[in-house]
Amino acid sequence: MSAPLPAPLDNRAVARVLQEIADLLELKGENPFKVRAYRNGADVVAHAAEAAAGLDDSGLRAWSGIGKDLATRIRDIAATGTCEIRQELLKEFPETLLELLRLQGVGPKTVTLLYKELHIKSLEDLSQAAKAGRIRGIKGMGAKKEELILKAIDERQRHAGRHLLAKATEVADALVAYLATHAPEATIVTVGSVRRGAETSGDLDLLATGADATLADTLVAYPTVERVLGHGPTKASVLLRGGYQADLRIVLPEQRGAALQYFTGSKAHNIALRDRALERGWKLNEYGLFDAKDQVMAGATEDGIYDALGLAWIPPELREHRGEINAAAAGTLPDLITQADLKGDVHMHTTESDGRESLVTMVAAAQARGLQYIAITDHTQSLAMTNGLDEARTYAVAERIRAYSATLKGFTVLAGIECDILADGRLDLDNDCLGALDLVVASVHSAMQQDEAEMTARVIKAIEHPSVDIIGHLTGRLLLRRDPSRVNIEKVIDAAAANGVALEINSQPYRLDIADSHARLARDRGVKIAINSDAHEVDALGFTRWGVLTARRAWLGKDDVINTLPLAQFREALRRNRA
Ligand code: DGT
Ligand code: CA
Ligand code: CA
Ligand code: ZN
Repeated sequence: MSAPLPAPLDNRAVARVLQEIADLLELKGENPFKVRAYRNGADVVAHAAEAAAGLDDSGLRAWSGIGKDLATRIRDIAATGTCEIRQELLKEFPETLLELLRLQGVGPKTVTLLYKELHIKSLEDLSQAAKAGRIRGIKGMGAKKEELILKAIDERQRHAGRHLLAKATEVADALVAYLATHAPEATIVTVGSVRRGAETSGDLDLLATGADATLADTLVAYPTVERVLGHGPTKASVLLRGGYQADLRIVLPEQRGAALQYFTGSKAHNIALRDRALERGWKLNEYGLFDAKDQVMAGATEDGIYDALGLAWIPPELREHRGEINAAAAGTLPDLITQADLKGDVHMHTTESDGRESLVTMVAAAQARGLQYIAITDHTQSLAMTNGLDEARTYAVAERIRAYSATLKGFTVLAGIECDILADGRLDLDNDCLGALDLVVASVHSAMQQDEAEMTARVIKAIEHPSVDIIGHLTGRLLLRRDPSRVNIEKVIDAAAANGVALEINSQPYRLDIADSHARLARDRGVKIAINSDAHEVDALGFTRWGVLTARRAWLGKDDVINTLPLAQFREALRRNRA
């Protein structure tokens, strides 16, 4: 396939290239007026009503602030994606240098200095040099600056570069939809960690077949692209607003399955799969599976790759090299739970505490989603800022819930509570009150810093309380924001198993608590899981999508999750109703 001429760039894409030229000029130490002229030009182009690509020089010069030289550059960029001055600058400064400019507290002077003195070209180079203490030796830098740089890199690596699954999925879906409208004949899918349903992802990986090189240009012209990191006929890589990096690869139809498999990963899964091919004297890569004579054995479909390797097709969520290859070989892969298996959702809030909707509104939304039952579980009194319930209100609310539930056909609302687990492990409501409800979720919300022994004893004490059915968001982690508490997961799982208490997979996108690996351990030790939305508003009922993905990554089937049961059996499965 020969690369067709690139489609003309839209204004935003042109503006981006102008900004990049300004960055490069700054690195070069060029006259600030010249740098400013490019930045202004970028602004004018980005906000112009007409497409720059459709105008000639005089048309462009009619825009305020665009002189003769800039008009020529804009014309070149719009037509070809680049221009002479940019190409000249890129001979002096590698494009990867530009990502250093995005680090907190690192400006063009520092980047130039690092490049000239230590040949630092990329984040990776910078990280190595800083760790080796080589930055402080540069004149005008010092140990303090080195420390700042290390901190900026660490911050970026730990958080800024990663994104919650729900957000990443939303951004990827929008991008795929945009690309699809420009290339309706192409098949475009999200691969990488997002396809595997991983709780966070580093970048977005898109794969297209049945598209030509113009699709890469289309990606580069996406309205929220902030910087183009790479752009060729079969791939493009961009940085989107919000810090999302997106990689697009365009592959041939006969290689689609191999590419799907390879770019879905995980890397560890791929390596294990490749080893399996090697053991047979074959070769596996992103282009296909090849025999000893280099003849292609499979490649068009993902299923075909696994099949040729003697394996059942492995759901993406399982591809983490946690035993899935052996299970696929033995035909013992689990039958994974799906969203449609969920019959109820038994952790959500209303305006009685910190929810935003009334009981009636939450019920209507849950019914519209096809659920058969829910439990309303508002907060308890010690969470004063949520207007948590004391015993008297709890009784009154339960009465109202049951009365309302009795008016519904084919749908049941359980009277529950999310009872706070106090710092010493006691519960926030008295035993009679808890015993009078249909269901109790107990959760930790305070004193998260306790040491392991204290936190573990606290949670186990709650588990041993006869009215506790489910432990909510066990570790209290907030993804990319707050580490999990020091609770000993194994000990809690053993206590939950001994007492018939279920553990929750809280589906809030920033919680996903307990995590996939813990849910799997719980299941292996005979603990049931409840997948709950913890919704505080109607749209949040949809969060269970993320909880289900987490459950699938935990190898859970329908039978491992109690709220897949029809109401009567669900109630029997609750700890309070077990013999
Ligand atoms: P992320 O982006 O950190 O959330 O994780 P992934 O899994 O999306 O990783 P990414 O974007 O670096 O690469 C996408 C997939 O490409 C990865 O899951 C497996 C494959 N891949 C990348 N690098 C390698 C490699 O060095 N060896 C093998 N076998 N596969 C790789
Ligand atoms: Ca990725
Ligand atoms: Ca990637
Ligand atoms: Zn809670």
